[in-house]
Amino acid sequence: PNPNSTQEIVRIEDDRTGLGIETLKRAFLDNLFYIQGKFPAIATLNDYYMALAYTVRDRLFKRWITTAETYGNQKARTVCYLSAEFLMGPHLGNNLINLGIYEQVKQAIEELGLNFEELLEQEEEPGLGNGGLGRLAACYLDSLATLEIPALGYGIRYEFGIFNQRIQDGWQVEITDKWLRYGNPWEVSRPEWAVEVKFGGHTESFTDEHGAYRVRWIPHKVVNGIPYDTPISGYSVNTCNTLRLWSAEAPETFDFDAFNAGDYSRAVQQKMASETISKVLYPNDNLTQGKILRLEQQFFFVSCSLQDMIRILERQGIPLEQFPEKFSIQLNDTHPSITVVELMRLLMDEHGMEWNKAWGITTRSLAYTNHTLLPEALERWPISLFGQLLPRHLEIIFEINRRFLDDVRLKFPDDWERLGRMSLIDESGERYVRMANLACVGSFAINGVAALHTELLKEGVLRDFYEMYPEKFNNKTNGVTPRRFMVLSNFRLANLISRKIGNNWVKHLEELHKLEDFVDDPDFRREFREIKQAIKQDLAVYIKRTTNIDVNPNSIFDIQSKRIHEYKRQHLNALHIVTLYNRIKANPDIDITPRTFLFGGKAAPGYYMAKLIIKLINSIGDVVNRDPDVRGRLKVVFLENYNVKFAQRVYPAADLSEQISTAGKEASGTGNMKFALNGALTIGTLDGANVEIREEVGAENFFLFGLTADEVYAKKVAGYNPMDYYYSNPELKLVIDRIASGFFSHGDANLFKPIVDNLLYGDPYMLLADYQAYVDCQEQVSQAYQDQDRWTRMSILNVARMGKFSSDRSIRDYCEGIWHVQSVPIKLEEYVQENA
Ligand code: RUG
Repeated sequence: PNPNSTQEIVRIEDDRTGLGIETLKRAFLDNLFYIQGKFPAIATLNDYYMALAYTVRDRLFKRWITTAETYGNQKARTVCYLSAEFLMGPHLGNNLINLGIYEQVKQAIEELGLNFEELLEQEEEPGLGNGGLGRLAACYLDSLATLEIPALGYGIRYEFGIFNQRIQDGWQVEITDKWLRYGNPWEVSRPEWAVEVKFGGHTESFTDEHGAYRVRWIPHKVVNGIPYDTPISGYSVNTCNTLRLWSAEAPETFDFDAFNAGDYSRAVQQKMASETISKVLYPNDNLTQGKILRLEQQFFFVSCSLQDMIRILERQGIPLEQFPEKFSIQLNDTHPSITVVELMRLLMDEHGMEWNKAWGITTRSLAYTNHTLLPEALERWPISLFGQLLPRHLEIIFEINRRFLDDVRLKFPDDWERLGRMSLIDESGERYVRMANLACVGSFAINGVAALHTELLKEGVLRDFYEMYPEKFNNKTNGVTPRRFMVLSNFRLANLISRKIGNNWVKHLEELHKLEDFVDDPDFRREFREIKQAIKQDLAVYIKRTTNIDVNPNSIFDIQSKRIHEYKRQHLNALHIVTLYNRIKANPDIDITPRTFLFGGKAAPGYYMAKLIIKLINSIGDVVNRDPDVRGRLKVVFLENYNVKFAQRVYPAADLSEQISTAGKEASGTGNMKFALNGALTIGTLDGANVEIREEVGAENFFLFGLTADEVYAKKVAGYNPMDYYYSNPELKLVIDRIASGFFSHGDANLFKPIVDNLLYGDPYMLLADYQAYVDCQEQVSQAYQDQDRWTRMSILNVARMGKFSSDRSIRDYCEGIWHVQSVPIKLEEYVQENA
């Protein structure tokens, strides 16, 4: 504006960026009209949701584009987070919080006579992940943007995400997740940045014009990768990063050769086969199935992402040699570990670089996060299958291995067993490519996700690699975003906290410790308790509406929600329920603290034991919930279709958080953090991040039980016999016998036999060894809950001491310890217009 102008300067609120109530209303109705093509009289709830989503998206775009421009101009060093899963959860509410416009948008919508919560509820969540691993990736994107770190999330745009779960007659039934059915207002496709990905075929060697030996890959098929970009807003900053998900498309609509030869169906089939690659998310958590399509998915998104990075480099005029200075690539588990080989191939075969130079670039660019100690989750691919799909990559792996084993031999001469264990190729039977070994060799940093997990990696699964490369190993304890899991999902508690200590804690979660000053204030304790009570009441209403089960909001809300897995021991929880039930049956007047046992979680469709555990829980519920002797003191509810949206209702309502995995099995857990942050007390083993949570909140505010990881190991070595526990513990025996007798299965003694036999003849997860300690510890929980004041104090101290577990802290640790990347603040120019 001209400072000498006598004309008055006014701000004109643009309909796409303005935040006044009237502007928001006008923008919303405009989007309803011009994007949905509807007017209010005939608009559906979904039309309204879409109009609102576009209204919010419009307000992100200025930030998104400015962010991309700034990064481009500054050639900013960028973190690339490669993950086969991103479990984002609904975008709308989160963006409203991060943009700081929740209240005014709510008001605008309500002034239009619409129900704001109903519109938020309408969003189909993108369930592009199984559980903790995918949700961690989503929390990390939130924190990267909030900390103003240049970052790209790279993954797969699955057409069908994690299945929807229905419970029928107590059994899990899977339903296809058609999340894109009504359109996705949060993504923008970028066909102009499509890339080609090759599969199959064979390789040929040749000598190039400089006389150098080269290899060319003649693929059997080529698939196009189309990027779909989603804006990722940071909280209370202008930064808006990008999640780039790849969708597979056939390069030509038809195979014209086949088409012209009259083979129409073969032409269409080929198109369909290409597009199958990004069709569906594999629904396994902590288990690999060894399916070729899964390897195709992994290679597909890795190749697309690396080609995209090289394109960015070229556009910014940065030489390929500087790839490691421009990009820091984090491999989220071994799922993207083919990156090691594909980057080598691109540098050598497509860009003419020689081996040593390419290897230097590769190993300076990659870092690997391990998320599991379970052997069944460690990925390996049969050589034959691998070679058919990726013939050139197999050659490169053999060469990496040859050079690597030479290094091992130098450091550990004549240690043949070690060589066999460390080889990238498992040759103990059928030959396999070991993806964790590949990731370790090709990365400059290797991290576990909780202190205990990292130590166990170094002692166990990755011990040889630790001895070879101790400098690569480091720990990065997981964290969760307080924006989604507190401000958005528990606004009542968030508001109370902000009234007491200001709202800095949302970005600096350590500041929650200031709440400790209020733990002796009876008014604060009362308000804190009332909030928990009100949320429990809400969940009770929801449970009544969805399951028709009455639950008592004054009972302990004892919740275990996470994937169903034997190592997580939902069935140990079930044994406790039957124990209390048996006590009531033996003595109906017994004094028992009322409890509501809530379970939520999906079982992998092919995991029979996990599905049977769901049936067991529901069957116990059927008996317990209607037995008049129980008099409503115990209730058991399995919450159908646990997902991010549902989790946001569940965490704030919990009194007790069940974190009861066999010690040494859960890498970290992140649900444990979300519960405690929302004031639940934990009953847990010394496993994963439980160890650090207990350290932070104080042993006196945590219900600890069970064997330690060392004790579990020692017991296994000494020869564990679950029968010893069964015969020596009458109460345990009664519990098992009741389940075995068919008492909970209409007399069918066969139904739960696989669970009973598994426990009695093996018990790989040592439920029987931990049973008594667990039941005793639950008794302490019941006692503590009787003293509401004491419980509230413990609960407040849990909240106050959870600051460490913000994903902002995790991301800072990654930035300092691995990525060496700095924040790049984004400045927005203001729109000012001179009045004519
Ligand atoms: O099971 C682990 C959790 O303990 C952990 O908190 C989470 C995030 O680090 O990752 C989970 N995980 C591990 N999911 N899949 C795997 C193995 O691929």
